[in-house]
Amino acid sequence: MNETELIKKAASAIKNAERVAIFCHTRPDGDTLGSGLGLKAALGDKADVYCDSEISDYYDVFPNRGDVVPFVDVKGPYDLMVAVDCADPPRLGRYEREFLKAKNTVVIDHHVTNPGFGAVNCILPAASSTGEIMLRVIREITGGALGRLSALCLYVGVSTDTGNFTHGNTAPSTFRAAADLVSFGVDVAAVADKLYKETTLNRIKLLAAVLSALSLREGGRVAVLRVTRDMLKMYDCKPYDTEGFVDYAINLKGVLVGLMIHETGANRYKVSLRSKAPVNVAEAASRFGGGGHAQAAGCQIQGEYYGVEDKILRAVGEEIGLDER
Ligand SMILES: [Mn+2]
Repeated sequence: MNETELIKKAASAIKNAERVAIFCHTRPDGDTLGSGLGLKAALGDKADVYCDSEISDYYDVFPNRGDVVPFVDVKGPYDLMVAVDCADPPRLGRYEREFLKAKNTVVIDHHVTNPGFGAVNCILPAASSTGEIMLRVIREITGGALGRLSALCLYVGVSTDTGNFTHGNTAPSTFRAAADLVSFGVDVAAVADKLYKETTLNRIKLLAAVLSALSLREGGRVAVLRVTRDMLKMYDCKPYDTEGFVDYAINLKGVLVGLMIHETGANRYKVSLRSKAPVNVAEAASRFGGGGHAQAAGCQIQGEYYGVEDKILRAVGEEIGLDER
């Protein structure tokens, strides 16, 4: 099936449904929330949005953020379930089982690794973001119209997944989607202020503490940041306040891989990986049961800190070596 046919199939399933449950992925980003809330804004009362994670204050950028109530059980009954930006079923968190046992399901996503776990799978790996795909789905449903609130939500999705139109996934179609969204009333400057400029004093202090311990490994080709639970406590920050910190590691000149090793519990770590093309960190992350994109991936590893650091350094070291051959 070509892209247009996939869009049409997803759109008609959603259009024909009477009650729709929309699922965003755990540890939500701007793309999953923007796509989910953008679809909810277009569907109105017939849809509800679920997410099995705490949602960062950062996403106050969505005026309808309150439409996604985290952690609650599925209220139902629904005749359609839609997963947005979820690369695999475990990303649904507590809703995984419910989704997989439902008959009428749609998966809308752009992750190339998505196995296609819906009855209808609208997976377009060439798209920059799920927001870009959702724009096409909604306009197919409405016959072209798009409300201002949906436009804002989808714009946040496209913008955040492309590093505000600076990552390699930014294609001509991305700018065309953005142009469409802006024409439906998005205030680009206001969104940028909220997403990329506004911060808090505690968050800056946490960043300072994290950066002061930045270290270079593998002859300067890997930069490592460490975040402990004590640091978060000291500055009264939440795990999501570290969003974007790993960019300081990968942005260093000469560094090919940036890592942020984040303590999430006793001997439990979440590792965020970033790389400069052509180094692929999705491969390294997948060895630990994680995944993502070639230049941005994540995984979870258990063990004491230096053991975890050693394991991930060895995995990315092999990727760097392979790419130089
Ligand atoms: Mn995405």
